[in-house]
Amino acid sequence: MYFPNVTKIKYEGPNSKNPLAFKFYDAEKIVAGKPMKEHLRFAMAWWHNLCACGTDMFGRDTADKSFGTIIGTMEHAKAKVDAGFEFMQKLGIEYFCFHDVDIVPESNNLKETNRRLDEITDYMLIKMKQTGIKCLWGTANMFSNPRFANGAGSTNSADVFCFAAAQVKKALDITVKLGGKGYVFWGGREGYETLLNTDVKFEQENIARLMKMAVKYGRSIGFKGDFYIEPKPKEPMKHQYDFDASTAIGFLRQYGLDKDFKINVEANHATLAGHTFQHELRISAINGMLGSIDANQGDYLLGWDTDEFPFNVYETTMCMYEVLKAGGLSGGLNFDAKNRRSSYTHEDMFNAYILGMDAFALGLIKASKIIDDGTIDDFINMRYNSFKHGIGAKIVSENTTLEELSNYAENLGEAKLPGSGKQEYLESVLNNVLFG
Ligand code: XLS
Ligand code: NI
Ligand code: NI
Repeated sequence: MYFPNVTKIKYEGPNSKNPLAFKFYDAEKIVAGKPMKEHLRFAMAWWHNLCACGTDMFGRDTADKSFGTIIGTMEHAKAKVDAGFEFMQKLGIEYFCFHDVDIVPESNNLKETNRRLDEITDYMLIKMKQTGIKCLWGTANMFSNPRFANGAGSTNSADVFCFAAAQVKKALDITVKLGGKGYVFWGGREGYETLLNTDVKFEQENIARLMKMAVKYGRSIGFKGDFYIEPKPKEPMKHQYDFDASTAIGFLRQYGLDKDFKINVEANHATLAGHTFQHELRISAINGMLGSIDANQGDYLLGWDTDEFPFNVYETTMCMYEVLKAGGLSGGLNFDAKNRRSSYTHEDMFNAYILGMDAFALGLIKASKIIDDGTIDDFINMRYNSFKHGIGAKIVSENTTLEELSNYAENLGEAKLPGSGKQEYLESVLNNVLFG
């Protein structure tokens, strides 16, 4: 046992003062017609939870995640599997997400890395069968190895492109082996620093070529799930090609990838793009491409990916409102989040997940209340009433011309105001649902 001081985390309700209990997440409780756990489909991110130990630009590890072994060995890789499954079981988390190099130490030799991946996924499969825990999505880390300094799909080197292709192929193999529901492409270093050395058009075409080959190969080995692009506007590169959901959707359509791909929206990446989390979710949803979510939270005062555990209930509420309105996710909610560097104990790992799971459970409960209350949806519906009859209906049915509209406008007389947006009233409705 790796976490002997923590027993199974239970739902104790909002009056509980137990730091190791859920206050709002009650897995089997029915909200909006389904058990909470089905709406939320929480996943543990292998990289933050089992690998990252708190190193930052200015200091080394604070957390001990050796799990009694030597880091960088296959023994450590297996200990992480054991610790990870114990962690997920204790929290009642039913999914995990991983990069290839999160689950094994990378060797200098590709064949050896692949052999290690086979070995560890055999081990993971046994654990999955024993516990019923499943894989939400897999991905390839094509940004840490120095060879990807100029990108993976967008690299200037054909040899590096081949290394990227090899990693995508293997990551797809093991994702399918583990029954993963999805496969993610986060742009990593797919972007550029200066146009003085970059052919943007060529680099984007090459990324599309890599993705097309991934779709072809994935389908050929029986992958039926969704591919995802996870947009991010900057960091590590100054200009990332998948800036935001709109940009990624445009790219997918341009290269005919939109049938196989959806969007994995990360809250913190939305913030970095100058959008709200809800905006990115809505843009994905209205394009039929809301696939999965990286559930974290950024810091509005900082300009990088702080990957905090979500606690802002306004944001989780508006997120779950979008998810409910979209009819759910094909993926789930992956906690792409890490403890703060100074919260370095094993107990802090549990506290962080409890915070995040409770914040989203609360968001789900409140979002369902907003929908049941109906004030906001009714208001939005009424706001466009003028398009439901008369000249408005003609516009919507595309049964008119600029000339006709111009004549109509000339006869309107005085300039008209469009009707109040009532933002302050609607914000008070929201607060009433949240706290009333
Ligand atoms: C980095 C990304 C990354 C992806 C998976 O900012 O969020 O962690 O989710 O490669
Ligand atoms: Ni992410
Ligand atoms: Ni991120």
